[in-house]
Amino acid sequence: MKRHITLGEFIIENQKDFPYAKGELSALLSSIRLAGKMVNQEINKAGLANIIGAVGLENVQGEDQQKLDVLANDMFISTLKNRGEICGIASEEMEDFISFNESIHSDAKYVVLIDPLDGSSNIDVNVSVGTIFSIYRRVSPIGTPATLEDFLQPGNKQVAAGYLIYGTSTMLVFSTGNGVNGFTFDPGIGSFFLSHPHMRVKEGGKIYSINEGNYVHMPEGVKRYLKWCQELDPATNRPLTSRYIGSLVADFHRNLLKGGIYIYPQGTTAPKGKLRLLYECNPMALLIEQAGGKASDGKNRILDIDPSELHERVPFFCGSTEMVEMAEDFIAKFG
Ligand code: P6P
Repeated sequence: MKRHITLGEFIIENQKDFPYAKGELSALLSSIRLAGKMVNQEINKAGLANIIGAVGLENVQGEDQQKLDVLANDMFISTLKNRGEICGIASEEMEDFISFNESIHSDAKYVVLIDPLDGSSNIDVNVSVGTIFSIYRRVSPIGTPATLEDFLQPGNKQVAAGYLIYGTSTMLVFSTGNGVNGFTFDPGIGSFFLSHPHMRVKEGGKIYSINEGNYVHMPEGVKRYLKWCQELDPATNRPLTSRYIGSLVADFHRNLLKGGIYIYPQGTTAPKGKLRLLYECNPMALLIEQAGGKASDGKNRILDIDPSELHERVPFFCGSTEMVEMAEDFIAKFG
């Protein structure tokens, strides 16, 4: 009986094509796989284990930290630290990055940035959430503590990026710069299997994903684009379909599979938008470009933005190239 290959088999088969293919990135991806399994298990029993609800703390964004946010953050940090391949990690849940300086990290060549549980406000209402990760080669000397410069690199320097989506099924979707592949977790076997090889975003997407509750605060160009999406024009299959889950990973994943655009624009209440460049926009931008799509801040390619701080926010337009370019045209005309 022919079966799908596992994530482990895929990594072994393809690691020769990984950047700096010396097996370290493979080991790093394997530790992300392990941490993802552990978080998945906690999420699936959240309703029973009385870990739902805010832990009473706030993260650096001033958002209530859900207990699972904290748990997911701790799980990824400890799993990645124990593997010894990274010299440091930065997370949405932590104000500053952590440098790993034990003997097993003396040869570590990578750093990781994560949003350990994106969309966590949806946990209590049983909506899909996810983990987003971004991997860079360190720029500071090997054997020394990680520095801020290791993390403040433009997205075009990522060596790998991806997400886990904890939904009706749990999936790991990632790229090392050679296309995008999706792996579905089989809890009965405890392995991820290659279920979505060579993922490509549909050219002419018909789904737009944005929180229209913020309409009054949006730039004129975005307002005009939304009205264009909503006009009646059978020749161009309009009106388009609106879908917004409030969980970036879930909205992105649907658009990747079906075609579409996700927009979180700047606005009067969010001068630079809401999403963070380093651990939300950059990894998703790498994936969408590797799948044939586009990601910008409305004007500039996301992957070319030079970061200035760990938690900086940028406006985010991401999805089918045709849709992103249409939105960019409206912004160019109307601001
Ligand atoms: P709003 C979750 O907090 C998140 O970062 C993304 O996952 C999601 O797309 C967005 O914010 C939702 O924000 O303002 O529409 O609730």
